[in-house]
Amino acid sequence: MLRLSTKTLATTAVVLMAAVLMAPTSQAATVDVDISGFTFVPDTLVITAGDEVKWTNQDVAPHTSTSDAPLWDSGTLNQGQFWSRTFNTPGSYPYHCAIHPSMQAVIIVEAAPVPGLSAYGTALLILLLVIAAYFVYRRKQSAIPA
Ligand SMILES: [Cu+2]
Repeated sequence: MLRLSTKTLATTAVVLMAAVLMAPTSQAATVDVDISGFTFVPDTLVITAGDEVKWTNQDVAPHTSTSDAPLWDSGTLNQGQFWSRTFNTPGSYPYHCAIHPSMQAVIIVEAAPVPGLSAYGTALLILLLVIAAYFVYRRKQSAIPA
């Protein structure tokens, strides 16, 4: 009876530990920029390193996404056409439309967060350590002959 509950507890602890360790890290995303009314919407976009930006031309007029650097050039995008680029390096990336140079915008790429234990995971880990210590203590106590 006592052995079974100890075993159950140990199993639960292992399952919880696995859940903490395998907690999902942030996934790369695709972020949309609309080219609409001769502006990039949004004109300042903050993303995380690894994210992809997808520009879609909603205007009847043709546009481009062309980096000032120059790092990229989508070429002419007609209405309904889109073009994507993945940003892996943190930094500030100003760009414009090569056809209408007054159309300007910027992509700000922030570093991806360092994966670590959440506050919840840390609390769970401490709880498991306390439970483990308790069972070690109890086992030691019962090993002493009466
Ligand atoms: Cu344009």
